[in-house]
Amino acid sequence: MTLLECIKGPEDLKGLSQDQLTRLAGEIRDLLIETTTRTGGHLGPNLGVVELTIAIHRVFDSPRDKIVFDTGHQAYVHKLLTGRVAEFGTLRQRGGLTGYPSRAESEHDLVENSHASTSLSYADGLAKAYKLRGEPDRTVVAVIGDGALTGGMAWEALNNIAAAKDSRLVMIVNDNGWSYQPTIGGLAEHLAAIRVNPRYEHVLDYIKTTLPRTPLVGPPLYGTLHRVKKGIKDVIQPQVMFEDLGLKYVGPIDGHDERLVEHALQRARDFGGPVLLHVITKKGFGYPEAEQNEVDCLHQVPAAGALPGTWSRVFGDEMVAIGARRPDVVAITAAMLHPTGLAQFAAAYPDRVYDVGIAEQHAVTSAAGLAMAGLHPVVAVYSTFLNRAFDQTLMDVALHQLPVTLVLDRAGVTGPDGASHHGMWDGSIMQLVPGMKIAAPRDATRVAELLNEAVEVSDGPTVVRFPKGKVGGEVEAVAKLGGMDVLAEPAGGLGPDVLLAGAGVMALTGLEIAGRLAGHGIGVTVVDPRWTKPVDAALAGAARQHRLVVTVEDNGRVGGFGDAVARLLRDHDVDVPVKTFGLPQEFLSHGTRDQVLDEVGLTPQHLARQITEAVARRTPGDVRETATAGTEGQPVE
Ligand SMILES: Cc1ncc(C[n+]2csc(CCOP(=O)(O)OP(=O)(O)O)c2C)c(N)n1
Repeated sequence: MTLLECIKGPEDLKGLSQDQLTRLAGEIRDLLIETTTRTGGHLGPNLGVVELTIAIHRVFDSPRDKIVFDTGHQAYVHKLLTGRVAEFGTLRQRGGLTGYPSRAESEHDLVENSHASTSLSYADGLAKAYKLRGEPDRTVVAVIGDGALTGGMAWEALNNIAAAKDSRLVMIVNDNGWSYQPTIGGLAEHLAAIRVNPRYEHVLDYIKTTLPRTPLVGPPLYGTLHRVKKGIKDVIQPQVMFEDLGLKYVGPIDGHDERLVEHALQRARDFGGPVLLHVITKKGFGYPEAEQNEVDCLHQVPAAGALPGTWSRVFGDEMVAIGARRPDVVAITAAMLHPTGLAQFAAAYPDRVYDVGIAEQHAVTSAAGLAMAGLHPVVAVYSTFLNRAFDQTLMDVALHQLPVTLVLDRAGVTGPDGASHHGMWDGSIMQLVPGMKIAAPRDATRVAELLNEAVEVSDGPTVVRFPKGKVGGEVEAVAKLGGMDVLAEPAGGLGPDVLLAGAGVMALTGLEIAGRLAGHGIGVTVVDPRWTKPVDAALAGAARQHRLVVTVEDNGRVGGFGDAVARLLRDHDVDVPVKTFGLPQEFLSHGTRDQVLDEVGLTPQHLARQITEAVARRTPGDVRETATAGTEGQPVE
């Protein structure tokens, strides 16, 4: 039995010797590597926080003390130390452990949102609440990376925490110099300066020993310098920035020296007010393959970079082509250059790409500024993270009718990252934005086509949304309907029973459904709207020719494309019934994309059955009889 297998909870850590802790750290690293290689997951960040997490659990008393992991991708070690070693092999698998803290999994897990830069705000609230409730012996610990610290929320929180002088709050800045890529920006430069500069004490030593020996100017100069020690500190030790905010700063300390970290945490815990502990770690520590990985220190396995054949890569390649033709097109990423597919664009046009840090709100308003000055910015973010920048899209971009294109990767069900990562909100919140146009390509050709159309729009914002993973086969239109593509029409003597509009890749699902329904004697016209906002008015005319309209989208059902179609039909007094299929408006858990789609019934098989039933309900007699044979040989009612 390994030492790690004996750890059933944080209390089991407390009696271990330093040698045992070193052994434990090794066992944890082995298990992290072995598991994530099989299940995928965040390897580099977790390898970097092994000693830090051990120290946290030895010093603090979880769950009485609260530990908030910012983003939560680095909480695997915490999972292992809080009784989940046996289940760790199920990481990110359907029904298994989640890839982030999970309140359902453990009383030691608190925050599971996984959107970055929130930990300090949660911690601020928790610490204030414990004070007000008369529980002053509880400490709140927030672990935040230097990447997450580039997000605006973190700074709003720091501003408030600094004013809450008696909050028992320990903020651990886990500084490894990396987000996905090296962390950028002014703050990152400050932190880097702390990491690489000689400690200011050494400089003072030098001044003390060298200058007094210099005749005439020596002693007076030393005195002056001594008086301006704080000034020197400013130059050499930029943590003064935190101290000037009114925060007690401790560090920088070596985050891989468990004893040192423990000692610093004890001091921070006993201080009785907010303390910022600056810990320097190495992403991927202890695994050369990760430490030396130039792209992202194996931030994630398999790599989140835009591999050939993925939607991200198709987008990235087209951006390079557009960039050559359109010098006014610039790109923005929020700390995700490689995962969003912008790496090639950055290589081709290094002056025309901006990595703004994990700062989606800033990304969008900065794009508004770029657009106001005559450029056409393309902001490439994961769909789920656009939620952060809704108001910026609405008021800063759309109100000013600015030509900004938002490219939303990972739209729809994403898979193993779970509830916080499914891109199932954008299709609804973007429907609310006046003047917004939303494109949903069904295949690679349409990515290129629609992206080009989007950057041609000069009087308002556009969205291009596509899913995670590999692009499927190409599907050519058989006809046009207004600006939409008709992918299939009823054949074999079948009449126009169902008009099915599938948004993006769901148009391909629509084709499969049409095939199944044809077997039941139901004729289907399959349409790819290409643009899901505004809905093409030609759809109203086509609806009149059918007995049922069906929409399918890989987005929450509420307020998405389907609702927009239903509204269009109402507005045009079209009486044909509409069925809108999409994701249930719930927080969907993790699993593969196919597993999740199957569970929510967004597969050709489930949908065909439901549509067959709907048609049958409206056509007692002929169709129902055929339909009851069932798509899968099962009765449908
Ligand atoms: C709002 C938001 N944008 C983007 C991401 C994607 N993301 C996940 S981890 C990460 C980098 C985090 O860097 P850091 O906080 O320094 O932690 P490290 O991985 O280096 O330990 C990013 C950009 C996110 N989780 N949330």
